[in-house]
Amino acid sequence: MPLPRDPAHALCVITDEVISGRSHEAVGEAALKGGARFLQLRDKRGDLRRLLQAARTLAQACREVGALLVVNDRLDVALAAGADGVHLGQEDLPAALARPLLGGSRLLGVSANRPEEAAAAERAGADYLGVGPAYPTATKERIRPVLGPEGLRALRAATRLPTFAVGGITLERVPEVLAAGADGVAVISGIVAAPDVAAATRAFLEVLAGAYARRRVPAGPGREESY
Ligand code: TZP
Ligand code: MG
Repeated sequence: MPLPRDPAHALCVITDEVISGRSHEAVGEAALKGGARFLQLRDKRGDLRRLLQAARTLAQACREVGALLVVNDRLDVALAAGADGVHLGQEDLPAALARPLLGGSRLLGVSANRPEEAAAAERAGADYLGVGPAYPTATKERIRPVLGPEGLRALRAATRLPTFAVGGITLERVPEVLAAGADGVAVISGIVAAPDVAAATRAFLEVLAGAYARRRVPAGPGREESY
């Protein structure tokens, strides 16, 4: 399923209870209140029942406002909770195996750090890519080489899929990553660690809309052929 091409879907808010100190549900719902329309539920602690519970609650909250929810790492949880899709890294279930399990109407996001990974994910049926780390970040362990604007450009050139720059994304860096060809940004600490998650979400959406206007391309991450 292609992502919608509209600016609200150019921001993926990634929930993380360790980084935010608040529940997935509280942070996700605040992000939706701030205008987010694309959430990723990310929990590395391995409590399956807890993840499932959060996924079900957030899937329902997203449905109510027409937003999309993907679950990080866990295809089984994404399907069981009725989420819109799954986000997989290079060490998770391979995208080519996930696609048939997901079917054609759910989103498949894949993380890529190298152009070959981006091209392979596209061939395997991914709908969008998380490209990173764009900048240094303390949020993720076992970080891969930082891409910077040059690396983002190389990934852009390797795929036609929508790309979301991830890792160290701040409001100030949004214009630079869009100028490097990213279609959107995926943010953890810049939003979920903010005291007011809804306000931080709003601020990112405004900066994205401004940067898109300057780029003078159709605004939003969806594929060319989807509109
Ligand atoms: N993938 C690459 S870097 C990263 C992920 C999930 C962490 C992003 O977190 P933050 O706090 O926005 O840098
Ligand atoms: Mg993963």
